[in-house]
Amino acid sequence: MKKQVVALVGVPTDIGAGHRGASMGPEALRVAQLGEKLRRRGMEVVDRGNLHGPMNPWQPPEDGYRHLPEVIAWNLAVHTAIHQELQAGRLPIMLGGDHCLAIGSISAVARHCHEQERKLRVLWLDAHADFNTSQVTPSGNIHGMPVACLCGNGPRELVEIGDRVPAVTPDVFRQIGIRSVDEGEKRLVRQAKMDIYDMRHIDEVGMKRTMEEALEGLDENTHLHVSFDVDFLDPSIAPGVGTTVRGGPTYREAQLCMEMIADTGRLGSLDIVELNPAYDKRNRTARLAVELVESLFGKSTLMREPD
Ligand code: HAR
Ligand code: MN
Ligand code: MN
Ligand code: MN
Repeated sequence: MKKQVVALVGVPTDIGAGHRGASMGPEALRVAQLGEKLRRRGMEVVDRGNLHGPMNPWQPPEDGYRHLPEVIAWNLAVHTAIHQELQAGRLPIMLGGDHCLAIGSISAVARHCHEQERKLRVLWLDAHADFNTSQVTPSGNIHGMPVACLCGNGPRELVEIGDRVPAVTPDVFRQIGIRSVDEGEKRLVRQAKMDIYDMRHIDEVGMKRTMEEALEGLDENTHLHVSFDVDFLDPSIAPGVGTTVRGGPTYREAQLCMEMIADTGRLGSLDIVELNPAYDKRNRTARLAVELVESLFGKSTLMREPD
């Protein structure tokens, strides 16, 4: 079998967030040895270093958006870099950075799927639905809007990143771990019929059944993208994020989620976003994220180690 090549792409910005510090996420993941740990799992890993983009000017919203020109610039860079890795047959891991960057990465994955005539499934692991628009956002922070933008509901320059508009339709998403949705945003997710496995669902049926449902219908021709917002995790195990919401998945629930994704063998690309070292303790959230990503790449307790 051909060796899987993973490409790490650092995107050091907090341009879409309401707190500073996610810009330090890529380096924290490297310090937690993301690359080395994946190499130990038998993967070839290339680290592309960091993309470049505008500074965070820390301005109030204008017409419902904070830092729109800067968010556009960063996402164009992400789109180009991630598409290039996919075209070369590598599995890109976008090291965020805040979650607005998923506009660039997922539009690139969608374009790649169009070109390769592959189906796309996106697992959105998050406390938040990230489906706000400029009309309903309580903050103007664009990290609360990437899913809406990808589905065609957002400013033209963001909606048009990629090869078609909209880049994706709501039916490609499965949102898991959701427990904070704004009032106006609730209406929008209902209208779009977003497939949301919220914490209530996980409480009631368990993580196992939840993941069986979210992964249902994948086939050999499906590209699976995981957008892992670290605030998905319960803050008691993952304090290093800007927007903690209590009542998230436990350590074992998160591990099971990752292990079941690994078992599908369909993972094609990954975002790790919203890690904020300014809020962390001794890099523990970064180390936990790396541990979970190892599981996502097939490290389970009893599995045979690679030869
Ligand atoms: N819903 C809130 C807003 O739009 C906060 C959402 C963004 N927080 C994140 N993204 N960390 O998932 O302002
Ligand atoms: Mn998010
Ligand atoms: Mn979130
Ligand atoms: Mn592919």
